[in-house]
Amino acid sequence: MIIEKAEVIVTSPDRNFVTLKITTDDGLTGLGDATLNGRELSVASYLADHVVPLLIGRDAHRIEDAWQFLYRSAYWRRGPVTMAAIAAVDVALWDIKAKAAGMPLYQLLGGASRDKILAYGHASGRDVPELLDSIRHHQELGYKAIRVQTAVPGLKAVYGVASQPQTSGKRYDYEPAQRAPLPTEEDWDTRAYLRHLPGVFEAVRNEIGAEVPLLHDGHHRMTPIQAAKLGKELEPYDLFWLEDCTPAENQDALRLVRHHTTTPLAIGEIFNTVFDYQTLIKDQLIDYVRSAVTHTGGITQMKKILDYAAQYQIKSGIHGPTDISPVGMAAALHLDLAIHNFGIQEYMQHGQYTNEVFQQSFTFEDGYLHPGNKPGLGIDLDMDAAGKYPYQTAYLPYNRLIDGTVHDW
Ligand code: EZ4
Ligand code: CO
Repeated sequence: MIIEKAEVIVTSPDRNFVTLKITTDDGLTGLGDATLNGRELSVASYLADHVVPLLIGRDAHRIEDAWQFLYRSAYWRRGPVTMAAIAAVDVALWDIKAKAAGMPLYQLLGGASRDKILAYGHASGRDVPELLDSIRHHQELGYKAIRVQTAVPGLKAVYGVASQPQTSGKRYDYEPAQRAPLPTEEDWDTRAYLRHLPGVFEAVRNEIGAEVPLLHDGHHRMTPIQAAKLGKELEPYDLFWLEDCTPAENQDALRLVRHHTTTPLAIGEIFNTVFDYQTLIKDQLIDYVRSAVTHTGGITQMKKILDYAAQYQIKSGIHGPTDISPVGMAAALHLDLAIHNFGIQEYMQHGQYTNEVFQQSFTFEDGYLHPGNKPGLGIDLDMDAAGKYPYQTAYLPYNRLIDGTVHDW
């Protein structure tokens, strides 16, 4: 089965997406997601200029070999651009292999280890009443686990808080990237955040009870000792996880946090190789692996990372915001269904234009996802619809402290 054609499709229905479409000589097609929020065109170029020419004429069945060839033959290894490009090739080849087998992809990964995939949704509010409305709305939508993000008094905009209230009637869509020629600036004050957050969780638990799994994303903003303090203070509210409590580069930071708190820790949405997890996993410093299939070299490497994590009872929590396309989501769902150490899957529903471009067979029902049973990933890309929505410059925001210092966003 020879790769005859590989196309890079950049489209911006509700937001920008980069997709690789591989076609074989017997007419099978496979899709891979290569979307890197705010840096989309760099991956599109990496693929179109440097990867597509290497794919033509290769045996589409040799997935591991393609992965190793793209990783090692570039000489320059790792990094989000390279690994998103490799992920797109990897997932497209898995899509093709599963279609050739006439099976949904999860069957090739060992078959289903469970019947359905627990998802978590994203509640937020500018104050506690708005947050409680948002939590109730998510429960009405079926969500069984909910991420809780809140505004902080004195700060103008905070990560994870939707700009429109849940009750506004508009689709709840927390999309941090803004369509504009330049990134927007937000303000940040870690001490104000640390003073405010425990009281918000207390109010939420008092209102909704002890049962619902609640999650929180610290979004890389604390020092290790600040994160340790927050983890301790949140212990009475029994979080499912505290995510990205410190910036991700320093794996040893998590050791310090771990020594101080039993709040479960999740990290990894900006990681791209198994090496980013080496210390975290073997020293049992985390509880959940947060990588996206899209940004971590595809199914081939994610399966290896999660099998490594399984030896330490560390579970999956695959990244699934709207900047992961339906193709990337489907890849995550097939993996979620197959692996034994599944934890939870992030799910943020895509907008109507995205659903027009990407026809999906995965389902969300009563709080649980399923990848569906069509051969392959179960996603079709409507090329005409994609062509209607050209790329639009969009960036994630960045933070400055009150004195003007740039801070992690
Ligand atoms: O900020 O996907 O847990 N989810 C997140 C996301 C990320 C965006 C960045 O592209 O942290 O909202
Ligand atoms: Co996150």
